[in-house]
Amino acid sequence: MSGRFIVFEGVEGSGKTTQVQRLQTWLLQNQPLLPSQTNSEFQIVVTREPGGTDVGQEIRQLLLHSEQEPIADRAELLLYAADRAQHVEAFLKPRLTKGHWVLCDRYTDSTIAYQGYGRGLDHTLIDQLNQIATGGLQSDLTLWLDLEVETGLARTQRRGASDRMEKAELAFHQRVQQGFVKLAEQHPQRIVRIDASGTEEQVAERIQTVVKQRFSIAS
Ligand code: Z5A
Repeated sequence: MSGRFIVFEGVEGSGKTTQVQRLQTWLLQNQPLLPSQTNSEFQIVVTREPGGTDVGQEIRQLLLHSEQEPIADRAELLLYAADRAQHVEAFLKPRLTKGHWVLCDRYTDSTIAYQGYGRGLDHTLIDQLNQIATGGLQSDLTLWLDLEVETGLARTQRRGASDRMEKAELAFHQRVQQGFVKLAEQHPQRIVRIDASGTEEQVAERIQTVVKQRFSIAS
């Protein structure tokens, strides 16, 4: 596919949503310098998982805000996979095929970190489900915003009411963090660690440096 697919990963409150928006703004400012923008309809779009499609929005509501009954771990895994399968087919592939740049808040590594390392589900099963859900679509670059769990949770708590995942115990979030550490070791080419401490501006500059280098943007 001729577009570029950039994913942001990390624990709660690591700044993904903030940095996705900042990178979109920066890329729009530097649009003439981007290697793959060849037509007048070129776009730089932002999306997220779960919830990047209309169907995904409903799945997101179930996953994060349902209070009907506890969601079993395997049901949770399958709901994230269903959200992803819809997202890949209905949103990601059409845009990447047209050459657009897509910035995505969370993707397959979140499932390994949260459902694998966090919940303790089988990693081989998760890899198989990720393969089914994505049809093999991988990011061109995954930016892992590395921040201490406590710092991230403190940021999200300042924001107000927590969702179902945020309410999990601290040890769960620490296992998730360990998951991201392992994933970055296993995929050094695809996953780049970004120090997510410091100001929003400092983190944005670190990200821009990596993106410029990876995609040969000569700004
Ligand atoms: N999940 C899963 O389990 N399995 C999967 O396969 C997938 C997801 C795809 C999605 O929730 C949940 O789904 C998530 C993982 C799970 N679990 N939880 N909880 P979400 O999309 O609602 O939330 P999130 O992805 O965890 O994002 P977040 O909590 O909104 O955090 P963030 O996007 O990384 O950070 P932010 O919103 O940009 O910033 C948080 C606050 O900090 C905000 O007030 C900012 O203004 C502030 N901030 C940002 N940067 C800074 C700096 N540099 N300094 C100080 N303050 C800052």
